[in-house]
Amino acid sequence: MSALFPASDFTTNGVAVFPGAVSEDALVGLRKEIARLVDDFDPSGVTTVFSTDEGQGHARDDYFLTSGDKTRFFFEDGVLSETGDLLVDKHQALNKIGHAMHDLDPAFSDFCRSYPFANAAAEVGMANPQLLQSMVIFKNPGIGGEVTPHTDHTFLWTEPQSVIGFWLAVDEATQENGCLWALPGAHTIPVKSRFVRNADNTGTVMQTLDATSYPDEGWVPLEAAPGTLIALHGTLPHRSEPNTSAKSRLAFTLHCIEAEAEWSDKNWLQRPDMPFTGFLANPFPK
Ligand SMILES: O=C(O)CCC(=O)C(=O)O
Repeated sequence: MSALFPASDFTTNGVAVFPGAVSEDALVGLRKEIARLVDDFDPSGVTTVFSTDEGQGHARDDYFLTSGDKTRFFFEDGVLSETGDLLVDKHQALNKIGHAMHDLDPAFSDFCRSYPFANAAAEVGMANPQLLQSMVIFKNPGIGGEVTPHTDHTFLWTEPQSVIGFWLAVDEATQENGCLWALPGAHTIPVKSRFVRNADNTGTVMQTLDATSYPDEGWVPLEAAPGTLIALHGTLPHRSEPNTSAKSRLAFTLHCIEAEAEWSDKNWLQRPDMPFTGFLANPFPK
């Protein structure tokens, strides 16, 4: 298991680990709600959007770009045939669900606004956290792909920088099934890219700010038992490897920003009719 990164050292490390933050009972409830979302999901409408046909590129971009205030389903690469048919069961085919379950779905809203996330946010120094996006991340056995090194500020830009990601292990995450890896302390390196909407708002562009790579040395596996919550500073590089094992590696993430920071209108995620809101308490009384 990974070295312990206490919240008290978050400013130094850019990562904090909260073992046992979410109870087994709450995890059982969360798994049930995730299964409900997938059971109710009709893939036929979405497979068209994700078919590999070149003509679908715009529809695919639009499906993503308008998902900031919706509950939408995103497939792994390689699970659709050339004609857009699903090659595996829908429960195995998904990469993630996002991005507004915390506002749209009462069960997810209650879970995201509750004690573990609110108190972790307070412990890593957030003053007035606002819930930005929620995601179920599947990384299914044999199908879940690599997540290349990146920082969350690249995708969720505020002025000043304020995003913090909260990553919850729903299943045990190990090096075998594709746990998170992070580069502790590297949140002090200026971010190397910025993901923005293109000029006519129909797609996105990755702007390179610094073409150098992150160092190969110093990466740490953040192996995590179920219920472990990991806080990642918005400028901390992190990544994960494909899940080539037979073991599921289900995770749930919540990203928060500071209310006082300015949310950029160049960001992919826009919620014109859904203002950001905070936790039920900030923090919860002990
Ligand atoms: O769950 C993973 O493997 C990666 C998640 C991640 O990088 C993120 O949410 O920013």
